[in-house]
Amino acid sequence: VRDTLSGRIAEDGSAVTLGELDLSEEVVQSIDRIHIVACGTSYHAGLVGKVAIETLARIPVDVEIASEYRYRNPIVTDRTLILVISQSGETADTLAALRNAKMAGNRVMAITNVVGSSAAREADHVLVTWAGPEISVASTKAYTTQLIALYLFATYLGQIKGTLASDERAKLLNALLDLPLKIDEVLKTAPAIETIARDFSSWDDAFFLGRGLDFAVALEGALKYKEISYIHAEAYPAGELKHGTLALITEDVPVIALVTQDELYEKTVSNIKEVKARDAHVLALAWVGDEEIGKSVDRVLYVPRTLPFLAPVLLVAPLQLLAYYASVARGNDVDKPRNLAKSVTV
Ligand code: F1P
Repeated sequence: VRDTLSGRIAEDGSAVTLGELDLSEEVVQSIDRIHIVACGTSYHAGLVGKVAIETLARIPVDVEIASEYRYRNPIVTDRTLILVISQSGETADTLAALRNAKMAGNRVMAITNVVGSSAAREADHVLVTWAGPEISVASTKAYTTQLIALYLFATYLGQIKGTLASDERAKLLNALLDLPLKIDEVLKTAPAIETIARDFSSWDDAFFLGRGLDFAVALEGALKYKEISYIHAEAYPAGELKHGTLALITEDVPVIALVTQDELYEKTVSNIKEVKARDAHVLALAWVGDEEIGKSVDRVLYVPRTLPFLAPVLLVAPLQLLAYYASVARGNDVDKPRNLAKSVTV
């Protein structure tokens, strides 16, 4: 995260330069819609990117799964930016979507971790995440750095579009610069997460709940849990449970509830009460200082406060660790998850 931020925001939080991204003000002014296209974890980062861009720049964003997008006929105009996100820059479906867009004469930007990748070479504009080499197969730091890149990009768009007030912008950039230290704090809770994960690994299912950005990061938490621990997991928008799926919640289905979106707090707590009424064991991820939440759940993991808008960056670390320790507790080889390739090139 430090590397993704460095060189892009001045130390005093004053300037976003976005380094090598060559996207002029004139081009930004011409963009009136963005299609984010990606697979897997990168798709989940895109869901956060949508909220970031729509909030800060008021540009409508569609987030599309590349393996679907490439085979349909999306409505694209010369004012649409196709934004592909890919850690490797080599994922076949993402590249196919990129190439279709290029062949149709559309403007394509890539957020990628690999400078010399196909996506980086073929896109018109490139934003590099600088996550360093991805050593584990499951994508972890790639996601975090994609989020940072998307927040910075959204800030840049908002600044040019005139939708982001300068004091709001300064507040946001300062909060971004504070994130690395806060992630260090989160990582100190690893021993507590290990204990929880060991208990959770004896169950064969898990539900991840959240609203708004908490739901977006719940999707990534559930994916990591599935990919490396092989435990069935579902991420659900907390308010959607009452439309039937609540029937699946029993004492044998633990729930991980994310409660960092202040405006949605009461609503999420009321959903937590619904799952508690079905005897589910509930772990909450909440802000440091939230004493209230402990009354409604069985266990709490706290993350240091930042702007709720940036919460996904901090929430994903405990979720990744939960998946990691659950996988270890089940005796799996975390570094070589079955059925997972670093880059899906076919
Ligand atoms: C997309 C992705 C990864 C996942 C795995 C398979 O890759 O779904 O998120 O962890 O490696 O591919 P990429 O396009 O971001 O390189």
